[in-house]
Amino acid sequence: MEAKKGKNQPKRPATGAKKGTTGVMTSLTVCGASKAIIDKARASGISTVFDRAARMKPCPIGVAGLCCKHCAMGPCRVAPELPDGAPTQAGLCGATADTIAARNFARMVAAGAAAHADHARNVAEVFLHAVRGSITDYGVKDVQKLLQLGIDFGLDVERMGIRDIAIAVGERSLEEFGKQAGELVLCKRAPLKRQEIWRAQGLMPRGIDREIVELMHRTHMGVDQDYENLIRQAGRAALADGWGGSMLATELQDVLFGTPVPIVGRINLGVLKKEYVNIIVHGHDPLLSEMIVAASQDQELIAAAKTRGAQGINLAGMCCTASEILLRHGIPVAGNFLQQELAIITGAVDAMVIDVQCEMQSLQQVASCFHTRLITTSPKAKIRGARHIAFNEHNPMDDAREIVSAAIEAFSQRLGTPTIPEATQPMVVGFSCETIAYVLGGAFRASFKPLNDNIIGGRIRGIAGVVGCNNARTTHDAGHLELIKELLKNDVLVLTTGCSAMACGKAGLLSPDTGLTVCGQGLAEVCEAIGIPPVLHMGSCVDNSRILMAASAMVKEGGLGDDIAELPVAGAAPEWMSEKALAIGHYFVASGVYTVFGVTFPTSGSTIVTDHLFGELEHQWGARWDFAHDPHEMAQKMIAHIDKKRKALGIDKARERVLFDMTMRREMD
Ligand code: NFS
Ligand code: SF4
Repeated sequence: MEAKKGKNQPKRPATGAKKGTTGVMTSLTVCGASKAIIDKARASGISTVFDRAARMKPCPIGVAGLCCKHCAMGPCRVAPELPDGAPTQAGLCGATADTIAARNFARMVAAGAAAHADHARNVAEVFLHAVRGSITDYGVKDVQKLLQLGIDFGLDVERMGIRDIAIAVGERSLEEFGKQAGELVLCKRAPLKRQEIWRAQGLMPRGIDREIVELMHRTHMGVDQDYENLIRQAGRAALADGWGGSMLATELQDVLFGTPVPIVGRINLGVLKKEYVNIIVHGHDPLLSEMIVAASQDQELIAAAKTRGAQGINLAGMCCTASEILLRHGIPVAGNFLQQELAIITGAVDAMVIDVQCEMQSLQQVASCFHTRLITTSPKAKIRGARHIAFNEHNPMDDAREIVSAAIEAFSQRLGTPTIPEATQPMVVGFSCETIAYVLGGAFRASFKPLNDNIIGGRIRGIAGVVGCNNARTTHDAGHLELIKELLKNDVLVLTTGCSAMACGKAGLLSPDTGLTVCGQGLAEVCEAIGIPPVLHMGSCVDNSRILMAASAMVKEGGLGDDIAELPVAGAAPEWMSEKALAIGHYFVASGVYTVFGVTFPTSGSTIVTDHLFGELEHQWGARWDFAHDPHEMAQKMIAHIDKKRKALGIDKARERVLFDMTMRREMD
């Protein structure tokens, strides 16, 4: 066992005054545009998440994972372990701190996996309607990917027509949710050795819903009271997310809307335009936003906007919905999670349209201070006071037009001149796995071989997946940027998604010009030769499944071991906040990726559970969790892990040579 009991305990998270990622008082955000609007909000007396975070301190027992309210005898708050290791009191039912911490962790994973799974189910249902012809606004855009899915599902694609393949893929995809036995089909995309580990460890998911429901059952009062058993089932539910719900969402969305290819976009609050009708689509579901993209380009609606005095219609995205339409259409991005209220406070947003997930209830309060229409669209996600325009997948264009019309109407009711910060950054995005293979190897020999070769040769030290949210308990964007710059400096190529990708975009790291200036020489040379930025934006959070596919492709390419756990790769979510992020972290670990989280760790009150996650799992699953407050410490941990894997593969010598060459070159200079 690598970890000794008690040694890996994360430091207690900051619970008091606003702390930066380095633990000292710092600013609320490193994003200048956000800062300007926070100042405006304060001057106007509008409450934002930043102010509420300063006012409301997290409960020290809850933050340690030690508050249980799973039955009406509680809530039972078990004090964090005493420094001398003396046992703490248990809950009324006798549940120990370890059980309570593991149960809370597991419930978060279940909720996160459920969010991704339910998103995927919706996509699969619409996919099936579309390919059967009962919805005509969507169709198959990527036939190649459809065929690959057909092969994955065991269809005889050579003898079947495209429509039949598409219908069978839709039906089989939906069956994955309710399957009771066997193995999830896309798990076989993982390296064989990984699949063997899953079978041996009881981690192989049977059906997506089954694993989540079983986890909810096992975390009910008086059921599973063995922390190790709980963490294992949380692993199985997490894998049902990564290789099930999330991967199906990514793949079916690619078939319906197109697999992303490199495209230029812009990001930050400055993408809003004073003279235009501004519509922000916020949330996670591309089904609606794809239609709003089309409606916003409708000549009739543009003419209607002009009759109200606008110059046209300007669409922008927020959170993961933004990534979906950015990667496929180049639609600009207004910002990431902590900028949602700020966008409205510019006074320039005529309508904010939301679907599901990561939408703060406070948006309605903020919108009510302006002319902004807050429009909910999903029957699963309503907000009191917001206007609800139910999105009907069978007639999506009509709903999209109604939403755009509501925004046009609001434009003429603007209150004064908007305050739009000038900041925007250009970026190159759209790095699906297929695109990475293509840019590396070219159209006829698309492959990961050049990447593996550069890793083996030492120019690229390793790969990091840096993903996840913003969290108002730490300086907005700072954790992502400090971590990623440190990794780049050390020749680690970064794959990113979600709100982390947006932090990178705003800081210029997604542009080859500015991104390369912060890289080590080896990484800069490779990126320059291929013409890619050193940080590759792979999409939304369900698209973390692309990182799993990239890791599998690297293993299959050869030369870097037989399992994802042998690769010189690491994962991180330095500013995580959502349960989805925890599910992602847990499926990264269960897939063999060493993963470090920042801000806070949800089992920190139990040394035993934390040591299990941070130590024992490495021996059982081949990878483990870790935690670091400070992004520089996080980077060092990830680099140390990458170097450890390089050594095990016997490729550490090549890297030493490269460094020696650089030193020699500098001396010659
Ligand atoms: Ni991901 Fe996307 Fe952002 Fe976090 Fe929320 S938007 S699904 S959960 S906050 S990265
Ligand atoms: Fe308390 Fe046990 Fe009930 Fe949890 S399940 S609230 S620990 S009595």
